[in-house]
Amino acid sequence: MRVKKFTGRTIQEAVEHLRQEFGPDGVILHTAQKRAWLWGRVGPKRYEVVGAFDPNYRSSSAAARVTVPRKTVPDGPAAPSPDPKPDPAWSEAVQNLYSRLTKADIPKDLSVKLLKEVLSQLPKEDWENDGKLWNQLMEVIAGRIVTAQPWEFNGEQKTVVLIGPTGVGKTTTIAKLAANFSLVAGRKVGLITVDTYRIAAAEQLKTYAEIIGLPLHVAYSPKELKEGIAKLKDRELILIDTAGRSQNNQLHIAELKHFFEGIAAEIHLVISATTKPRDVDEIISVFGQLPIDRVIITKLDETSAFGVLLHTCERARVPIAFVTTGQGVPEDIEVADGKRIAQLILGDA
Ligand SMILES: Nc1nc2c(ncn2[C@@H]2O[C@H](COP(=O)(O)OP(=O)(O)OP(=O)(O)O)[C@@H](O)[C@H]2O)c(=O)[nH]1
Ligand SMILES: [Mg+2]
Repeated sequence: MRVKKFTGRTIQEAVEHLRQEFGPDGVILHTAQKRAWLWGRVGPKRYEVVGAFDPNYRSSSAAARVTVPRKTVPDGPAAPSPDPKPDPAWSEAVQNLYSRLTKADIPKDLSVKLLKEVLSQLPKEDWENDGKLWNQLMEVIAGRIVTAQPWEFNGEQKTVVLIGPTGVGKTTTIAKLAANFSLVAGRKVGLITVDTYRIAAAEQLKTYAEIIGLPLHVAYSPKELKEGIAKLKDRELILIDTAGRSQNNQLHIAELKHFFEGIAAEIHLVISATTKPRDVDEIISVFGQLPIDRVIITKLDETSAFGVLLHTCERARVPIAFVTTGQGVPEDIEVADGKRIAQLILGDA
């Protein structure tokens, strides 16, 4: 892996230098705005981009990874398991997998259901074979993780709104998406924030918009939101940030709903991977008052029990679009991949 610092008068220029040297597979590790000190006086602004390139790893940017095949969401809830208790006749190998699943925070009834599915797909002679059981369970879990179709830009404008509880990482995720789709994928991106509750909230996104070089509109009312969208009509992608809402505050949820009525946008519900399964149910039921199209799961780096990804997928019944894995903008985001998520949940064979 090669790591190198690139500079430019604008962030675009610094990224361009990185592209020239590392090509499309170079990834941005860090961006910063600097002022040079010239003989004790403040010099002109410079932008710095630290990039990395691994010749053995292709297509490593989030924008380039937007190529996962679409899986279809099954209709209606899955049929309940007739017997949600672990079977005393299970082999030690199956019992081990059961405890792995429950340790990953997968509810007991779902764990039993998954293992029954595995056993029904394997011949009896394999029921004590650790490797074969693990492989089959991986398949079963990956098959249940529904991931979203890649974002395509075919002349139609795409408008995406991020909603969700407070502090889950909505604004940071918008910054990651904005940087990847504009700087890496070269798309025309515009930003809107309707988070006018805290003074610092709009400033947070404004800083990112300035660094990346993107237009940002602050909308204080549904009317201003519509005006903001109209002003960004030349943009291929509009990303809209909202204020975090507690799932226990019905008034806030109603207000959010009112803001987006009649707006043709894809609504992404953002949930942290550190959320307890019971709270995930509550969040989905309350935010589900809005028409949720996708989920984004953040803070994968803050937990070692990844069952919440499967649980969210089962409950929300919409595809997972992205997962985020750290505070770093823009690099800590990935397009959701069913196999990779199944591997995280189950751990190594
Ligand atoms: N560890 C980790 N931290 C993250 C991730 N994404 C965001 N954060 C951090 O979570 C904190 C809150 O992030 P914000 O983006 O402000 O969250 P928000 O949902 O916009 O918050 P509100 O607007 O107040 O509701 C910040 O410290 C982020 O750096 C992630 O994937 N992993
Ligand atoms: Mg925010």
